Parts: sequence; structure tokens; C-alpha cells
Amino acid sequence: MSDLPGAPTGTPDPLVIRSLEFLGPQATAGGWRPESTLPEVAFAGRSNVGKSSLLNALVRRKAFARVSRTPGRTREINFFSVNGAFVLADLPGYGYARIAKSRQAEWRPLIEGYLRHAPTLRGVVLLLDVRRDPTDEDQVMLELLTETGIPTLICVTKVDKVGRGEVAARTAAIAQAIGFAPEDLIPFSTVDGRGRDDLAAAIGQLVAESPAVDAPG
Ligand SMILES: Nc1nc2c(ncn2[C@@H]2O[C@H](COP(=O)(O)OP(=O)(O)OP(=O)(O)O)[C@@H](O)[C@H]2O)c(=O)[nH]1
Ligand SMILES: [Mg+2]
Repeated sequence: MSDLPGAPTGTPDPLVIRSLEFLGPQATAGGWRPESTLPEVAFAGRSNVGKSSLLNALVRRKAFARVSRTPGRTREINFFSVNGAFVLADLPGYGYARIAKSRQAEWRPLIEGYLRHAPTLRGVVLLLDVRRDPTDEDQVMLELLTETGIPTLICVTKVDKVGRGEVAARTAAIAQAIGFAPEDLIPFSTVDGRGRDDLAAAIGQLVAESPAVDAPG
């Protein structure tokens, strides 16, 4: 049926897609966003790291979330509902060098505002390119996630771009740079399907768990 990489091979699919709906974009901090009724998981990372591609692989569609040829173009948060059960939020990429200096910090209010006002947010998937060391902006993003206490999954993207042997070494280096255990990072490739089911299972767990109860005040 599906000709996409990572299609069913005999093991049960941890995330069977029955329905998908684009809910709309949030363009500004405090601007319109879909009502926070369903559990939500967001995807963050540098421009061009592969967020939209990963989302497409996750939901097994070729062009659901847009894949950009012009990195840094997506400036809104795009919301999708999956199986009417949970929401995925594709955050704008940060750190694209070829936009005006004056605009390079624009990502922060929108993303920070989103993180602080998403009552049903269960977790953020932070994407890091296997070939690059985490940047200062990646560290800023991680600090925001630590400070807000939002559970974080790390995906190492584009692992097809390096040799099989190099994946473990690069994953270890990236893990060390961000203070994670290497085995907690999920190697991911939209080309050969690596990581799709691991990520799908991890997201399934996040959205199934009962939300952390906030202490009053
Ligand atoms: N080889 C390979 N290329 C990939 C992979 N994932 C994404 N790409 C390519 O990387 C480029 C950027 O991918 P996008 O999914 O648009 O990245 P993004 O993070 O959504 O970018 P912005 O929306 O601009 O922030 C595209 O040319 C993709 O085809 C992967 O796993 N392997
Ligand atoms: Mg994108």
C-alpha cells in the first residue's frame, strides 16, 4: 500500500494514522492558535534541520507538512491534528544565517510565547543534524525547555548522510554537548525510515500519559 520508507514490515505500527487535519497557523506570539483541548507535541530545531520532513515521515505522507527549499521561510507555527486524538505543532526554524541580522532573533518571542501558553503541551521533539555540533541557539532552546520543564525528546536527523559507523560517534558527541545520555537520542532518517517507529512510540507515550499536575501558584 504505502511506498514510503518505514512502511509496515511485520512489526505492528506504533502510530497508525487514521486521520490527519491541518488546523491552521499561529503567526505571532499571543495570536490565534487552535483551542488547547487535545494533548500536543511540538517540533523544534534549526532552519533546514528537517522538521517538516520528519513530520511527514511520522504521519507517512509525502507532503503533509511543507518541506522548504528556501530554509528560514516558515515563520508560523503550523498545527495538525492526528486521529482526532492529539496535535502536532511544527515550529518555525531558528538560526538561518542568510536572513538579515535584525530578523534573526524573531523566532524567539513566537516560540517562547507558544511554550509558555500551551496548557496541553506534553513534550517537544528537538531536532539536531547529525553532521553539526549543537549551536548557541540550540542551547538557548534547550534552556527554555529545561526552564519550562517541558519533557524533551532529541532526534538526530539526516543520519543517512553519514556512514553507519559514524552515526554512533556523532550521536555520542551531540549527546555530550547537550548533557543527554547517547541512548536517549533517536537517530532519524526520512530517506531510509530509521527512527520513525521509535519516535512514533515515544510520542504515543507522551500523549497517553496523564498530564503533570501543576502545583498551585
Ligand atoms: N538526506 C536527507 N535529507 C533530509 C532528511 N530530512 C530532511 N532532509 C532535507 O533537508 C532539507 C530541509 O528539510 P525540511 O524538512 O524542510 O527542514 P525544516 O527544518 O522543516 O526547515 P524550515 O521549515 O525552513 O525550518 C530538505 O531538502 C529535505 O529534503 C533526511 O533524513 N535525509
Ligand atoms: Mg519546515
